[in-house]
Amino acid sequence: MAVDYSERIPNNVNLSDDRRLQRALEAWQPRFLDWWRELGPDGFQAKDVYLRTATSVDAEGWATYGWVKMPDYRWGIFLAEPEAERTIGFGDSFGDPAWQDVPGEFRAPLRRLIVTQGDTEPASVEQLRRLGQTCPSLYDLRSLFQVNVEEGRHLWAMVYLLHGYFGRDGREEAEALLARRSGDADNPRILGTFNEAIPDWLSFFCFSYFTDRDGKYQLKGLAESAFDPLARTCRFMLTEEAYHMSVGQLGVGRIVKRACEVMNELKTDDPARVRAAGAIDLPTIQRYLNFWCSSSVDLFGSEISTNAASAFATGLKGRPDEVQYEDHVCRDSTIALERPDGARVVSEDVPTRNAMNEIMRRAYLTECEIGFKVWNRMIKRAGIDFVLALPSGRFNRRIGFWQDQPLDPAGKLLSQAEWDARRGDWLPSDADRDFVRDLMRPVTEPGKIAGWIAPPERGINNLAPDYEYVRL
Ligand code: BYC
Repeated sequence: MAVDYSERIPNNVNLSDDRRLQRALEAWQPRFLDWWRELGPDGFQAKDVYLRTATSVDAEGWATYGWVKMPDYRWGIFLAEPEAERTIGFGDSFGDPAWQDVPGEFRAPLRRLIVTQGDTEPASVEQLRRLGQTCPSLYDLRSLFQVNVEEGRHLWAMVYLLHGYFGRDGREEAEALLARRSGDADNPRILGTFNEAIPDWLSFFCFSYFTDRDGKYQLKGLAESAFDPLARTCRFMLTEEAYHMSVGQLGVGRIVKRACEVMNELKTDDPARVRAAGAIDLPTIQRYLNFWCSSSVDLFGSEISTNAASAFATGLKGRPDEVQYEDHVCRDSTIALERPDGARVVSEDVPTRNAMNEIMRRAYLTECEIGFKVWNRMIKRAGIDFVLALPSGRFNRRIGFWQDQPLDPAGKLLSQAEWDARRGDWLPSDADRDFVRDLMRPVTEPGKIAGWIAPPERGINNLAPDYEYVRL
């Protein structure tokens, strides 16, 4: 399905046939651009970047490469192809026709879901705003900007739904998406992780690995929605999410690889010596992984959630890949969940619908293992005796049953004193953060790479890894 690029807002939704919607979006566009100029990538807005742009939503057209100055990126509105006679795949209305409009009774919760999803997109651009200034290479700088512009487009995707289907309330919410600020004390972004600082590239790669993967799972849940325009919008967003996660996995892998090289060159496993040689030691990498994993795990919400139960029952949000389950209604079934009870862990049967957040979180954590296998293979191949471990989904939680519980990364309950004594072994300290941040100095000469990260093995779109991906 081709995208109409002759319009101010490229789209495949026949925007020109809906003058009201077109006017609303055209009024929002300059405000988006003001926001992008103020809070988008700092210092690079006038530079040419080798970026991928979607020109159609089919397999061939969604990745067209060319030179673009970021404020000229063709953000637009692209929905995946409609599925003929699509029916609702789960919940109380299982088997009924999908909705092409919003049923009145579900307006508020559906808007809340779209706003929560939409809020994360500009938040991440704000979080990464200054990162370009310490890029390890032009290849990485381009990756950052590619992720940034696509998050910008994901914001457009949610704003289209708000403007198109929620009238005045939707327009007000679209304004508010440009008004909240990541990390702001008075008007923060909605979800915890999106108010965390991302001051260095190790954090960025961890964020892309863990937090973008939450994005994947949430979008997959919304791609099942009975509200067809939301489902189609999220299906198309998912095509871009895979790249973001690969930036994370490859980025962490290259930092691990460099650490191993330095350890072997110096014949040491002393973190201080690895640091002195300008690389990031493996225990520090593990602490960053622990932090970003635990923060991203919180994004699935509480283990028991009536919000999640009613979103499932009403057809607003399903489970990722709903077809894999046998029971799509889950009216009478239960699932066993463990929870802390003083110093013990007890098991409790809860209605499956109330446990939807936890079901998603479990699937997410299983997928998170993949990167660890790859990184650990790298470490083993380098002949080094160290294993990076995915922390338990209970570790360092701020939301749900396990919130503020003293647990080690394996998920074992500890005494408060043990936790206080060992916390610094498991989460980045201020000194770790200072070290990692100070290590990062910009490397912008084509073909050069910072000393704390290995070069990429492959370039973008069959170009060489040392190609001049950003013209400075
Ligand atoms: N931080 O019943 P509960 C992405 C709130 S990432 C702060 O536990 P529920 C991306 C919750 O909102 C994907 N607050 O949870 C990645 C609720 O507040 P209200 C983003 C939190 O509602 C990288 C209250 O606590 N998409 O795309 O079942 C770069 C009680 O909630 C948190 C979505 O999240 C938290 N971590 O589920 C760029 C999809 N967790 O409503 C982009 C849409 C919970 O009572 N959102 N709360 O004021 C949802 O499906 C649900 O809102 C949640 C929470 C899964 C987030």
